[in-house]
Amino acid sequence: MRASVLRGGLVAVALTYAWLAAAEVPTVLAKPVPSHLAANVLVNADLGEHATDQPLAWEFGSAEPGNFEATWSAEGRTAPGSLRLLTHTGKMSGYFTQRVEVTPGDALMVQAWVRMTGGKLLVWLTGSPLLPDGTRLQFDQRYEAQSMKTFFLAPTWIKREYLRGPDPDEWFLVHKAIEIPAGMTALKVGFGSYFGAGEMWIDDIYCGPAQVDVEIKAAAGGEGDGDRITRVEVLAIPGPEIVHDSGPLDGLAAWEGVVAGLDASQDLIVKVSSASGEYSTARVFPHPRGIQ
Ligand SMILES: [Ca+2]
Repeated sequence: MRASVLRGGLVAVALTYAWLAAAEVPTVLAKPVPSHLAANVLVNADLGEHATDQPLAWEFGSAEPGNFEATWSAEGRTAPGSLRLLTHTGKMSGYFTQRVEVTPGDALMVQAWVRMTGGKLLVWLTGSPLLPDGTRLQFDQRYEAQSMKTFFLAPTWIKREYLRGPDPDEWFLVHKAIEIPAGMTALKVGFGSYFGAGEMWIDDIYCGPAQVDVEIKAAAGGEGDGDRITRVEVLAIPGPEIVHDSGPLDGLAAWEGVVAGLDASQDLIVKVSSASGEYSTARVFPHPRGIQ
C-alpha cells in the first residue's frame, strides 16, 4: 500500500516535469518580395510622383465622385507618397486605375501594401480578350480586404480591437496572381473602395512576373534542446508539395534566409520544425479568399 502511494507520487512528479519541459513552438515570419522588381510594368508604382494633390499616372473614376476624396498622400509605407481614398458612404464604389500592356500566356501577379481604417478594398483586374472570331470576352479577377473598424457603434459601444479587420496602423500586403488569356493585350489594374465607408492608403504597387523571393526569420520557441530548430520548409498547398527544404539542421536557436524564385501563383506556407516534433507555420501571401 505504502509502496503504491509512493509510486503514484513519482508518476505525478514525472508528469509535472514533462509538462514543464514541454517544447514551445518556434516563431516564424515570412515576407515575399517580387523576384523581378525591375520588371514592374506600372508607372509611379511607389507613388513618389505627384502634381499638387493628385498622383501621376493613376486615374480615379467613380459614378459618384462626390462620395470620395481621392488624392495623393505624403503618407507612405517605405518612402513618402501613396494613393489615398476616403469614402464618405457605402452608396458607391470608386477606383484608382492604370492600364498596362500584357502578353497572352504571361503569369503575372499584382501586389500592393495597404493601410485602412475601415470599408472594403477591392483589387480589380480587368481586360477584354479578343477571340479569333472577333468577339470579346470579359476578364475579371478580384481580391478583397475588408475592415469593420469604423462600424458605427465603435468605439462608444464596442471596442475597436473586438471588430474584425486589419490593424488600422499597420501596412499589410494584398496579392493576386493571374494568367493572361489568349487574345488579351491590355490589363486595367485597379485599386479602390467597394461600397464601404472608410479611409485607405495604397503604396508600393507591383504588376509583373509572378515570382517571389521569400525572406524567412525563425526563432526557437524556448531554451531547451527540444526547442531547437531542425528544419525549415516551404510548402505549396493544397497538397502539400514541398517546394523548398533546408534538410536537417543542427538544432539551431534561430534561422534566417531567403528562398528565391518561388512560384507566386501557388499558396505558399513556411513550416519551421523543432527537435521535439513541434512546428509553426506562416503564410507567405494573405489568404486567397481575401482579408477580413
Ligand atoms: Ca511610397
